[in-house]
Amino acid sequence: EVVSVKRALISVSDKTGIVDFAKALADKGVELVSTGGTCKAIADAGIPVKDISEVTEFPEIMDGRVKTLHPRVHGGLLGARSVEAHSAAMKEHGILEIDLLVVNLYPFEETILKGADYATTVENIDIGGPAMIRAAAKNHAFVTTLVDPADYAEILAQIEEKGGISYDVRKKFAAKAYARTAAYDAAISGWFAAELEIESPTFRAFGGELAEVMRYGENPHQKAGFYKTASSRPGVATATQVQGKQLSYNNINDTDAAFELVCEFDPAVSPAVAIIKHANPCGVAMGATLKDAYVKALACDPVSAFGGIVALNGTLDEAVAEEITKIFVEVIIAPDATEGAKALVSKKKNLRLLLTGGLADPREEGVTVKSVSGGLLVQNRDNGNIADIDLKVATERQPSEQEMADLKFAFQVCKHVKSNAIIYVKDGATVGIGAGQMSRVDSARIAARKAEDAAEAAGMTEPLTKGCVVASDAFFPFADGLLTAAEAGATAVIQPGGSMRDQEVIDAANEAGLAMVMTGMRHFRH
Ligand code: 93A
Repeated sequence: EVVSVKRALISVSDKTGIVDFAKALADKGVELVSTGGTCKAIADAGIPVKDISEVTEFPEIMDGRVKTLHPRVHGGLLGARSVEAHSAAMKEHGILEIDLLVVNLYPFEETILKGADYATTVENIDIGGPAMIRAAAKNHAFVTTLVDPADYAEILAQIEEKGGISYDVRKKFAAKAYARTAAYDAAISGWFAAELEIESPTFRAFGGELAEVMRYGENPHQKAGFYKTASSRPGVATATQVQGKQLSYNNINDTDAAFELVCEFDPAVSPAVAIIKHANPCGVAMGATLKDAYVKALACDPVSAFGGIVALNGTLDEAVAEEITKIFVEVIIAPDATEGAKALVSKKKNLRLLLTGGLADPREEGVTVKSVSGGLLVQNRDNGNIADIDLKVATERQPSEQEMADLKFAFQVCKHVKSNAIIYVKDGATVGIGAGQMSRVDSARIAARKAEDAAEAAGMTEPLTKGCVVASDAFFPFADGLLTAAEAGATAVIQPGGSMRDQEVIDAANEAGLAMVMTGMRHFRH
């Protein structure tokens, strides 16, 4: 398993220690082959060395861009010594075995740090070096790959002690070699990302690839890019944009929120529509048709819906398209659209229409990533589904069938609303949404007030919340939030439960004649 070193190929940009190392190798009887500058440095020190072009019988061409990219080199690095056909091929083509490869790459990283111009930086992308490193490292069964001058001493010691290099050492250096080429390519792609005026996000660690450079980020002074991961999940990243101008950073974020929400609702059960503003829904509804669902969703908060994003769980048809295009919306996202609907939407030039080709499975496993200063928070996506939960009624009163259906709908919407989330629902439609408040009572109040406003604007005498149900994304820590909802007109409640004061909350619900269902599952969303 110890491989003796008869021939070494040396090609280094960083010539630190190379003359001493070459001398020591030559003294041990190793034949040295080298590229232009390296060859000169070694020969100048009086050490016997062959120029690579003597081996390839081909000159270095194109300012050195092609010097080692030759079958005599790569065959010598890749040939499996134990395979007869490989040995035969080497013999036939005059390929000599290379047992040790010593390479360090064009100093791409240093070149960027020096602030070199574009052409100089590109010229410092090493091609032949990484190709040789990867070839030799692959063939570590026979070949040793050195990419770091700090390792020369260890190799000399090995040859001294064992007369060659052991398998463990070859394997160790093969791993180091690939780490080097990986880091090198990461530096190159990072530089390109920076050239494209966006920072290279650590997100790439998750396999994301730059798909689009945004005009700007959340705000105009922020640069941004859309990195896509390899996913076939229908959604904003995989959708086809039929028309409209480029999506902005915020559009993509909101469109994702809209589509993920509407995918919670099985079209076989009911058409459903979600309208999103600033990543929170301002109306979600099921309906007999998509148009019906849209009208109900819009009624929840028509003021906020202006400039919003509309997601549908079925094919955009003419009836709903006509209704949606009555107000200004930024994006429509749906699995598909009829030709008639497309024609209607095309009258609004800037309106983006995205077609996903299908719905995403809300139960699918997945990962979400959030950046914090100096790190990333990674978790499984929240794929909890109300239909899979064993619900427990905690109050004396049982919810009616209609209340139960609305409670489930409300809780599923809750999952997509920033905490603290309080959702009022009536007849399969949200009638009040309280989102993102630091206090749960405030969310309950805001949602109720919005329901009053919406009713007043529609010329109704009673708030939309009269006789509704309410969902809370997390438990009520005190009875006050629940009582606020009851005051607004809620008759039934759904919440995870699990508070130290659950009994106090249950007592308050009983006293107010409410039915209350516990899910045991929380849907925080921050
Ligand atoms: O220009 S390259 O991408 N094409 C090649 O064929 C090639 N072969 C070796 N760069 C190539 N190299 C690199 O040249 C090595 O990775 C090393 O960094 C450098 C050594 O060149 P010299 O011996 O002329 O100083």
